[in-house]
Amino acid sequence: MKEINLLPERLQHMPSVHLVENWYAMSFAEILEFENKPPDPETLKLFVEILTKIRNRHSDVVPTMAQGIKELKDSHHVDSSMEHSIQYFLDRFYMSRISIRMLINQHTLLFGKMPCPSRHVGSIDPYCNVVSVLNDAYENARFLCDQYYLVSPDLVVKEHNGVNTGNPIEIVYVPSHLYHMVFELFKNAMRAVVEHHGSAATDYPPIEALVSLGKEDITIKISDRGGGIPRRNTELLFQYMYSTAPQPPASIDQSNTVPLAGYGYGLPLSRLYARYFQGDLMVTSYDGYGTDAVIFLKVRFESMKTSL
Ligand code: W6P
Repeated sequence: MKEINLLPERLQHMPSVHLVENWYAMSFAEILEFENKPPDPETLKLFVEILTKIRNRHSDVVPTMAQGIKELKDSHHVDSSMEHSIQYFLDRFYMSRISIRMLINQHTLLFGKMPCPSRHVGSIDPYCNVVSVLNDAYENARFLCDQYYLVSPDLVVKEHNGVNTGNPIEIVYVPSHLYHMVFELFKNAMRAVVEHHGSAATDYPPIEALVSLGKEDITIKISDRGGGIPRRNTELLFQYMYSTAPQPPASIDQSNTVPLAGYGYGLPLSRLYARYFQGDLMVTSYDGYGTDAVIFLKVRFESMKTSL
């Protein structure tokens, strides 16, 4: 909340930013109510209820902040230094949001209504099967791609377990975070492939995914042959301000349909999800040919040092 006050003054005064600020103020006040309450079952029940209410209140923070940025751009000139400070702010703001929502989810799942028995610990799956999540995200991205373009590229997955040869790759992870990242990457890859080859083409080069497990890292590489982008533009992919720019024109009729991947906030947010558990997300493009998007995750956190 204090950091919101360090934002460029003009952005702070945008109506949508005020709205978000008020949500935070309300939630903070509601949490403070618990400061001196006795730690009994009744308090715990109420706390879970309040947390659920808070989670719902904040569900539209991302599009609302995006609206605030748009309001700023429509009403003022934004220079590159302001762009830079907004990028810095949003990276910290959304990282904090991912972290708070993770904690709210853990608390409500573990202390709320009795969960049905499963191997999960809150939202964490101690045996999260990477390829299953990948296939699931691919199927759902392909559904959107088919809807939008009437065609979609295939997926070829290669799994390499460099620790236990032949065994499926399983990690301790939040499946929804992994899904979020790879779904975003698949949408981008599909869009690139279909737009590069044209939606009238009869076949498309498949998207290739490599899932590799080493002693330290799990690497997920998603490669498309969608023509790539100039190297100069790769860092734009992760910029929130660029994302709110007018959409790159789609090659087909745009009547009322949302583009499959409009370079929304998907990529910068996906990188934050990867970094949240000490991983990373990178995009390397080969202009004229295609693009590799790589997610790096940590196998374990035993040497994790607090970086906050
Ligand atoms: C592209 C641009 C991009 C961004 C992220 C992931 C994949 C791709 N493919 O052409």
